[in-house]
Amino acid sequence: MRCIAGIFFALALALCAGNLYGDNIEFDYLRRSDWGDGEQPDGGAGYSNVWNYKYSPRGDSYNLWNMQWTGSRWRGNGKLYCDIWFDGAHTNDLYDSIIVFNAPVSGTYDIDARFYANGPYGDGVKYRIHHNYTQIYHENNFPGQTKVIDIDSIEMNAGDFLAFRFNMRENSSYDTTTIQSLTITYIEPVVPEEPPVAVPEPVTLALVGLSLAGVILRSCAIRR
Ligand SMILES: [Ca+2]
Repeated sequence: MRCIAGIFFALALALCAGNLYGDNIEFDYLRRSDWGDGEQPDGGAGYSNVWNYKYSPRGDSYNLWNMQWTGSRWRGNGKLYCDIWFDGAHTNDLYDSIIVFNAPVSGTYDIDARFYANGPYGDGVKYRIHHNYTQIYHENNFPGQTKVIDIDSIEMNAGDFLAFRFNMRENSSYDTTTIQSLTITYIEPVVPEEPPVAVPEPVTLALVGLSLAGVILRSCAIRR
């Protein structure tokens, strides 16, 4: 009988604990609302200035120069083949193409991406990811292959950025990358809700009743 009373207590506490889970915010590159804008709002989350397009001299130097809109794609200031379009990117011999994600709020972010190296020839491409000016990822990808990128728990302040940089490796022939997916997810902190202070609703009263029943049963068991 004492055991049954304990179960009543535990059940009541668990159901009264409130919602412990927040709402994540997903920024899906392929669902951005207007891919022709220089700084694009994200269609799903209601934040503006999330995505934009840059280029940099290849190699170890790292700049973030603004691409220009050609009418059909973004291009590194007239640098042929240094391009970004709706779901793809290409580098040229002198410059890397860069997609930038600007963090709209401070917190923890995850990266999930699938980049396909079209080829069919050439020596493949190299992907780098920078958090601001610190490199956090670099991998080669080869013609016909998909690189799956899964990076969790990046702590960013509002205004920080992630730079997805497409590099030619040794030559830029056949260096088209198709962006099969690119999602940045803001992880909402887990914060317990405050205990309710309003007038008890029927469900709450029922739980209180269950708890009282447990107390009574427990008392009876002790008397015996
Ligand atoms: Ca190449």
